[in-house]
Amino acid sequence: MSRFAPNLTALALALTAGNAAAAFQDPATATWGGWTRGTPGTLYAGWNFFADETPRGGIIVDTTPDVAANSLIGGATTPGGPTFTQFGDSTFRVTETSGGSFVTGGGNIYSVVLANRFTLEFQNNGALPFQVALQTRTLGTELDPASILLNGVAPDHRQELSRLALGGFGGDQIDNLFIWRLAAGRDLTLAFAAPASHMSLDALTLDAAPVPVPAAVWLLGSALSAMTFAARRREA
Ligand SMILES: [Ca+2]
Repeated sequence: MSRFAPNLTALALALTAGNAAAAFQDPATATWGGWTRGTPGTLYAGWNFFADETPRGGIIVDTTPDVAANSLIGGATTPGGPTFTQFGDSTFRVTETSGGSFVTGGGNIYSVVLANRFTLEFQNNGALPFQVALQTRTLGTELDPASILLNGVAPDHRQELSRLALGGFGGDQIDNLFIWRLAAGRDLTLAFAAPASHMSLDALTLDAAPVPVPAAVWLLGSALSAMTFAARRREA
């Protein structure tokens, strides 16, 4: 077995490199972040393999996040990093509300007949104002941009992180990032939907943290200032 190890290592490196452009972002390194998952006062939850917890069909409910905080959808896993799949003073609940979707064998939520509609409910019991980052991976039909709301508010920032053609009539695999900064709100509902049938929700992650006060930003030095500048430039 050991004689194959070098080849497997090379393959793993190649896959990591190949996926580098198509991956979710970590708040520890992203320009919009600046915190480590698991920091007190922050929130994290991630799903890749959805499962329906409702017994009678219809709407789909999943309150069990499954993406370890040290791994990124489409990207690498950080050895020794935090392995919890949710964190913070909140419950996390994904619901598909159209009633016309089903969970695929691969753990995605898909509909061939309806425009599927989702909510992600959670709570902010920490400091205000705070920042919320939602990352999504969808296949096929793309998210309806106008549908993406947090307590009825459109995101302050949105970015397509990657797009990969699936071939045939499969459309694209698309990773998106949405960011809100909210001054108020304890019980929160993120909503997003497809404009038509044939959208498959593959994965999503939620990160949230208090917005640092300016004094704290300065104490962290020029590196963070440069990141903040980059983020502002990106938003401009
Ligand atoms: Ca998935």
